[in-house]
Amino acid sequence: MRKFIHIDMDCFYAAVEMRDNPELANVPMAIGGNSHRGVLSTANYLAREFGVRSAMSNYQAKKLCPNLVIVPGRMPVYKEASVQIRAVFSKYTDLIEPLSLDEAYLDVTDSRHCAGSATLIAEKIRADIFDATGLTASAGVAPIKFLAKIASDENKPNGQFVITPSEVGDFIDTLALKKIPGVGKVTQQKLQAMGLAYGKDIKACEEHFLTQRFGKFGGVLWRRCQGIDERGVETHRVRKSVGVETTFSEDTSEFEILKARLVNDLLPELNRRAVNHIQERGIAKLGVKVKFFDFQQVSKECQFDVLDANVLCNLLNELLARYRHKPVRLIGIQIGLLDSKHSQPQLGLFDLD
Ligand code: TTP
Ligand code: MG
Repeated sequence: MRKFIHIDMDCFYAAVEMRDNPELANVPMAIGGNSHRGVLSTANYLAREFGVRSAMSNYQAKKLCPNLVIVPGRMPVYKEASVQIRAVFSKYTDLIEPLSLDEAYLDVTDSRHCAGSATLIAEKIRADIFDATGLTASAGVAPIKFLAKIASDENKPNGQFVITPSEVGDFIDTLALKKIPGVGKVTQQKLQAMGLAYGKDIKACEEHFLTQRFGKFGGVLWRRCQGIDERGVETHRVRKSVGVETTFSEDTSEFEILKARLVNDLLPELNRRAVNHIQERGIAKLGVKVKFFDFQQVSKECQFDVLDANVLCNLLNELLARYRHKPVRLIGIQIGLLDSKHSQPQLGLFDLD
């Protein structure tokens, strides 16, 4: 039996800002882009009571919460806090898989701390994080990796939730499928339309029924709901892609405007960010994504081995044509990297959800 802990900081960027500026502590606040059309990175819990969320536009957030205070982000400060929390993790185990600046999986199966109690280790880690940074974290503890991540959300903020081995079956039965990592809006709607909403509904399906409809992910979903997650923590994650995106100050369907932004802004920026990865690994795929004015997001990719403006513009054009030149809010471009063995990567560039 394995023991996983998933740690996730509470409203991370916002918590750092509240820590450093007490005037922000008791007002609804969010971290935002500087323009009227920028999107929020995150919001504190007071703001979330008004419905304010990550990735929402400043404009939309202000409509929901007129008193919202939006402050610019300070990435170097968040990175510093991230280094501090990773130092805490490494006191308890070497098996650490960071997922982002504020989030990581730990495998504490063989940890000698706290007489081997993962529950107590999680409590100590959260207390140590608070001592080191003044910030709160939430934790999930479970014998199966993906359940630890779901569990860390259950008692947020500043809480933890434990799923013991004997509780796994019941937990999955009543688990809303949308909480399973990988089930985005589109997949959830498709599942819902088939009458599948909870873990128990998937348990009752045949595996091939799901793979026929959802491809490889259908199999993953079926296994997760049987309580099967063979993954351990990956201490050395290999980056699969690099991407950049930009939001327009006004929606536009003018191809020339979109193309100019892609070629003049996005391409040099992607090249700058990815140059080392490209030299080391090589390019497997190019991709373009578009978010339309109605927030529908679509993407298209193709196999190609150099960063080529024409290929990207063609992908963009195909997407625009397929969606009848609806006004565009955001475009992004991305490269998929060859894996280190120089075989083709198996995963799609974008989560189509
Ligand atoms: P999350 O852990 O998803 O969110 P959070 O820590 O702000 O809030 P929660 O308490 O629900 O965990 O993301 C961590 C940080 O990553 C977040 O503080 C800001 C950044 N982020 C973005 O910049 N854009 C996004 O769309 C999301 C989801 C997060
Ligand atoms: Mg978080």
